[in-house]
Formats: sequence, C-alpha cells, structure tokens
Amino acid sequence: MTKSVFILCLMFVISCKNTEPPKPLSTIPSERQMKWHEMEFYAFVHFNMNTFSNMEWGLGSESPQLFNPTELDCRQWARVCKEAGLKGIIITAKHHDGFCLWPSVYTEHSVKNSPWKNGQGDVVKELAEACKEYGLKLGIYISPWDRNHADYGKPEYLEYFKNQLRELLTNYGEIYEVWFDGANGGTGWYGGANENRKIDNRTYYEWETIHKIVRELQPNACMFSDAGPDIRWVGNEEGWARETNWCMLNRDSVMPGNVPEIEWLRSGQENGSHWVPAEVDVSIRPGWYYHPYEDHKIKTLPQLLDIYYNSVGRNASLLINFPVDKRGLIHENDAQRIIELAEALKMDFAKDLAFNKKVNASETRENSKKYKAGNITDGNPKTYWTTDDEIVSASVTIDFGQPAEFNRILLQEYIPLGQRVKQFSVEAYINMEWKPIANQTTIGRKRILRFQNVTASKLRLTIEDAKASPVISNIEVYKAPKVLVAPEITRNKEGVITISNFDAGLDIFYTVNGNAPDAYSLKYTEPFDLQGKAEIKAIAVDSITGQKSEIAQKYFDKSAVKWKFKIRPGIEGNEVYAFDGDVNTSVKEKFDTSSIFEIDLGEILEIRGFSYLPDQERWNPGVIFNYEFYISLDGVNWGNPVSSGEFANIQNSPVWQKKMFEPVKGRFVKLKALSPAYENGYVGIAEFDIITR
Ligand code: FUL
Repeated sequence: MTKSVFILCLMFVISCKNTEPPKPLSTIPSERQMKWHEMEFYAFVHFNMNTFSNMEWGLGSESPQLFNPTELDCRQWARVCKEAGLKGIIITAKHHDGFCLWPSVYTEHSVKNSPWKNGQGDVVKELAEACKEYGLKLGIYISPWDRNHADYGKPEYLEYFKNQLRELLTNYGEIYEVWFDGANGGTGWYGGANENRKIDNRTYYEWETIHKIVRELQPNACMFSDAGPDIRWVGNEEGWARETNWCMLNRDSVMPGNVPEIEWLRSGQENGSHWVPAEVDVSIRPGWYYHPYEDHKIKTLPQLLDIYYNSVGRNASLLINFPVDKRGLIHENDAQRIIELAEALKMDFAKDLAFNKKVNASETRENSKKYKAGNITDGNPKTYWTTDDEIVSASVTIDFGQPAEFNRILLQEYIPLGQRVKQFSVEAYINMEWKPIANQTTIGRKRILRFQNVTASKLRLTIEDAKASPVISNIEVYKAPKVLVAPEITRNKEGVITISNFDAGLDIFYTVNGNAPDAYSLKYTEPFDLQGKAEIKAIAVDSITGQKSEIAQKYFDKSAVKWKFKIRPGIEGNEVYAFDGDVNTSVKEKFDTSSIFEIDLGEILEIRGFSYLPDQERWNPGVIFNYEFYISLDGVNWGNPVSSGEFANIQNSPVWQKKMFEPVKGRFVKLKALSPAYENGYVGIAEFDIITR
C-alpha cells in the first residue's frame, strides 16, 4: 500500500468512527412536550362571568342572566391571533366563580341559563370551530376552585370537577393544553353557604387521578400548573422568566397552590428531577378580565417587546392574554397592539445573517461530519454540533465573510438530548480584536440576546461549562431595527425634565416652544431644569437611517418646586406623591363624608383651571367622582368653590381630567372629594396640576 492510499484509508476509518450521538441526559422532554415547545407563543382569553360583573374574581353568586355578550365572535379572536402569529388559544371555560361557558350537564350555572342565544349557545364549541378554521390549537382553562358549587371542599365536588373535565376533553376535539390554576380555596358563595372553605391543596384534588383522566382522553395535551406535570407556571404574572432558566424542576416538591420557593419556578432547577418547562402568562392589560377603565392601559409596544424577549428569549413560552370585552370581541386597541408586536418581531427576525455561513469548532465529536459545526447555521433544527462526551467547554466561530452589523443572537440547544449549557459567552471580532458581547448562563430551547449594534466579521460562541457535552442545534444572527416609539417626557416636583427613550441606540431631539422637533432641534443628553411654563415636543431619531418616531408632546405649567401637600391623619402616601411626575405614586384615603386634599403653592398665582389624574393603582384605586375645587389667598378663608361637579365617566376611564374656570388669584388650593367613583370607597390623586394664566 502506498503511503497516500494508507492515509486515505485512515481518513476513511476515522470518518466512519463511532458517530453515536451523545447519550441523552436523565431528564428530557416527552414527545408531547416537544410539540408544545414548538408552539412558543399563543393566546389566553379571559372571558366569562367576570366580564359582565366587572370583576377579576367573581364570588359564585352571580346570576347566569348577567352573561349576555352582544356580538360574540370567536372567529374574530381566532383571526386576530392568527394574524399576530399566535399558535393557539386557551379559553377560561370555568373560572373561580364557577360559571361554565359550555352547557355542562352537571350544573345549571352555565350559558344554558343565560339570555345569550336563548340559552342555546356554547362558547367552547364556537371557539373550537373557529380555531379549526384558522389552524389554531385549542386549550382549556378550568379552575379547580369553584366558588359557586355547594359541595366545594367535599369529596362530592371532586366528582363534579372530574365530570366537567371529561366533558371538556371529550366534546371539543383535540386539546393541546389543560390549564390548572393554583388559586385555591377561600371565601365563596358555595350554593348559598357564603363561607370560608379551606382545602388542603396537596391532597384534596387527588391530582394523580385528574392527570390520568387528561392522559386518557387527550394523550397529546400538556398539563399546566404551578407544578406541571408538563408545564410550570413561571412564578409571576408580569411577563418574564429569569435569564437563568432551566426546563427541569423537582416536581414532586411543588404542588398547585403550594410552592415552597418561588425561585424554583422562575429559574427552574439545574438538577431537577423532571422536564417541566416554564410558561410565562401575562395579560395585555393590567387585568385578566375586561374592564372599560383599563382601555387606556394596554401594554405599549416596547413593553410587549420586552415581554417577548424576556420569555421566548429566555427559554420559556409566552401566553399572552386578551380580556375579551362585553361585546364578546377582542377590543380593537388590543388587536391593533398585538399586530404591532407581530410586525415588530417580523422585522427583528427578518434576515438571518449567519445562515449557511462558514463555522469552525474548537472540537467536534469524534471529528465526525455528522456533528460538524456547520450544523448550527444550516437552518435544520434536527442537526447539531456537539463534542466528545467528556468535553464540556468548547467554542464555535462563525465567519460572516465580511463585516456584518447585528444586535440580536438567537441560540438553541438540541433539547431532545436534555438541557446542558450552564455558562456561555459571546464575542465579536471587531477591528482584528475579540470583544465580549455577552456572558450568560443557560440557553435551553431558545435564548435570544439583545444588545447595541456591533459590526464584526466573526462571532464566537464559547460554551464555558455544561452538564455534559454541549449540543447546539442553531445560531441565528439579526440586525433588528430600532424601536421608534415617541419618547416619554416627565417633570418631577423639582422641575427637572427627563425625556426617555425605549431604544438606547436612538437620539432624542426636542423643542420647548411648541414647534415640531427635527434632527436640528436641541439634542437631549441629560435631564434639565424647567421651572416655568412650556410645551415640550420630542422625537427619537435613528441617526443612521434618519428615521423618526412620532412626536411626543407635553404641556407643563409652573413647576411644583414650591408646593407643599398637607398630609392629614388618614391620608396614605407622602407629601410629594401628588405632583412628583410619577403616575404610579399617589395620595389617597378611605372616603368618609368628604375628603380634602390641600396644597400650598408657595406663591400667589392667577389660576384658571386644574388637572387631575386619579390614583392608577390596580387593586384599590382612589378615584374621586363628585368634587369641589377651592382657592384661597391665606389658606384660612376659602369662600365658595370655583369649580364643582363630577368627573364624568371616570369609573370607566380614569384618565387625566381637566377643569377650567374664570381666573382666580390664590396661593392655596383644595380639591374636595364629595363621593368616590368606586365601591371600594377610596379617593385619591396620582397627579395634580394647576393651569395658570
Ligand atoms: C390566576 C387567577 O387567579 C387569575 O384570575 C387569572 O386567571 C390568572 C391567569 O391566574 O391565578
């Protein structure tokens, strides 16, 4: 044999060497979980009795007569979700108040006794059909806690609950997710008993039997709860998972409604016994259910983008909730916002700059082509790059061929073999030097890193540590456009103006004379002092593309620097909250026969109006309905009110209220509440301002 033939043979032998894949870790996803992972982003719909009683948690005593949507259209829900790229819809078939959206044969507390469609309707059925038509999957939320049922807390209720579950899992086709809420036990109507019923949430529900029913009737459905068994709650309802997020959990030490350590849910557990990945559930509005007074509180595009990157981008799935309104429709503003998000995401992930690019690895398993580095840029989720078993630290370098500008990196582990990476870093080759971009921990099914634009010819991913040989299936690199939303302008009590921007890579330009700003206006670099009246207008500008945001504008009267709020016993909050420029702080009190909020303006001014933003707190907002407004020169003699009446429709729309009157000179002002807007009986102020001449 000649030397060259020998070398060829040797190379052949080497390339034919053991190309066994790495052994899966002991905890890996099931097939049904793998299918669920692919869903990634899907919708929740909270629509039920609470929509009509204007509550978040109904008591169970509500009359079915209340349930009467005027234009219910599940096809509209499905259309919006489809357009937004969502893959499924989970419906609150029964919430804590016990009302059933389907005509269950086991209770009278359902749509069949409502005026809607003369009791002939079935919301679950209509949604199942709409989902089918639009190619979406259907999920079911059924609350274990039932504040309507007379037997809740007794074994009889369990039979009822199981029967209902069977109905839902038998009559509506394929169900992809069954959602078991952790909120459990407490006060309720309970068939008229009106009492507090405590249950032991570890034993009462006999979860094992319930799981069996689901497995038997819907073998492909994943079950969600605080403790899985298939999908876990992420430990908050704000829309984020931790950056370090493992799919594993010591499932047996958590029960629905009984979580010893919330961090286990937020980060998972590196050595958890079961595969129980996190689902991030969050509402597009503050509430889960529709309330007209939250029409102005739909999450902004920047907020939704953060939520997406902090969930899908952190190895979790995202369940975004639409509080369907009393008509039975996703409110047009919510629909518009979710489409905006879909469009922004489309642009963020428009062109993968790493696709099919050359990749080198510091190590490859058995030097085999099967596991070559190029597998991570081939767009095929089934191929991956991996190393020999004993190696837990290695790197891959992507060569763009020429300098490329980017600000997003998407990484994926091949999770059928388990989640492995514990620590990784990313560097960019800029001007012949490797510069660090990120130092991070877990990857999991999907990890997306966001950072300011860099221009580099190469990119290096180094797995610093892993539970076993790293198995990476995918790297994508993108240049997302800047998020051009109008900046936010605020002024604090001291008269300092801050203009803030969602995307740190943009410039802000502003004017203080009411003129429209452009790239030649004043450039905002830091907060500035502005004591007097001014109308500020600001825009965000992408200095590279020249693109501009919409104009933000805000009118300021005199600053509150000299103002003093009179704190009396009973008032919650501190003396600046009513004029600190922060809408999230407030002064408030429980309304008695009248409540007076008094401010010393520190100087005599000619006042011709005032503006009032009620307390914006979610749970117990202080909102004034009937009012009187007084002005005094000395704080002793007040005379008659200069303005009085009501803040019309403030219950439904607690936004800025403005009242104007004939100019009056004074130094002291008093906003007197004559009645609260809500039954909670609180009155208060988030922000207050005066309008001078
Ligand atoms: C919570 C429930 O108590 C809320 O009402 C809502 O359904 C949310 C998704 O889960 O635990």
